[in-house]
Amino acid sequence: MTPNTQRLPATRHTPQHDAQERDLALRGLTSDVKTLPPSLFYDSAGAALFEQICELPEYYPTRTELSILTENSADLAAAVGESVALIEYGSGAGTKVRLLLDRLVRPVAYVPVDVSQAQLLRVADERAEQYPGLQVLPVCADYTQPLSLPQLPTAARRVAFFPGSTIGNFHPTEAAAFLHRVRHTVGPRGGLILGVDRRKDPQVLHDAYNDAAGVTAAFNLNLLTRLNRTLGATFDLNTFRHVAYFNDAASRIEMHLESTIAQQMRVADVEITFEAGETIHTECSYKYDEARLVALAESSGFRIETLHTDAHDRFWVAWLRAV
Ligand code: AVI
Repeated sequence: MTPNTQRLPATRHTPQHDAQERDLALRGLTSDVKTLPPSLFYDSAGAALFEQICELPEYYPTRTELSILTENSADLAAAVGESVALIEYGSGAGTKVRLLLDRLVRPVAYVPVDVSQAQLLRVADERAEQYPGLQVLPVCADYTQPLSLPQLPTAARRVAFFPGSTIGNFHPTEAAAFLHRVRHTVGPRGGLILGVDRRKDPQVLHDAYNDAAGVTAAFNLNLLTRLNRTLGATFDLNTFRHVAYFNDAASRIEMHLESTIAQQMRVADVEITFEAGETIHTECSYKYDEARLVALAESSGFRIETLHTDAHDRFWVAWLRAV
């Protein structure tokens, strides 16, 4: 641990977590339209598969966002100004924030927020070592819930960083509620740097979620493997297939797991019945056009100042100011 990192009390995997997972899974699987929450994707196998997705030729968002950040980091740093406290929502293993930290003028604090404690502390130590003058204040929390942050220098302007187009995985009302909380956290002088995936040619979207190597399919199916392990579920993975398509009216990619046969299985101690062709809806990934993004920003107390994009107009890194 470096002297500019503040340690957190340890949290452990507890029976409470198992009960939560059971409740989440059963609530979705016993409803009329079966669902599972995308948060369940990210066990260690799922997180590793997601890293592979980010490298796929068809999955453009990660490298496109990186290229936009690389090209525009100086502009972003100038817009954000000096002496900021940068709060990163879902810091993960990501290194995107370094593109900003390398350019910011005298940043005073970096607050990575993530639910995975081991990774959070490793990343916090790395950043503290890389930026010796920077106070690194890791917060182990689920950022979709209200957050309490450590004391930050009062003079510092608070700027949130939410890359990865994860905002697209929130339904519109959840996205607005989340950005509203971010706006509250950064305060009236604050701002937000937001990664957003844009609406585009449906074929490009289709391919990004139906890659030829089958990694996205493996990522989706891993949900069932997880429930077999953690809840003693009895999913037969040979009888489910990955389905992903663009729902144009809702402007979102939908991922599903389709049961190829009529069948019954157990999850925890509950019997679940599937008809042939019935699906579990596992993820939505909303794709924004400018009107939708403006409406989202305005409904949550922000104004879009700048939209940085790429040569193919696929992705935005947006700079939003609190109003
Ligand atoms: C994390 N999130 C932004 C990804 C997305 O594109 O919606 C998750 C993902 N699902 C399938 N591929 C990637």
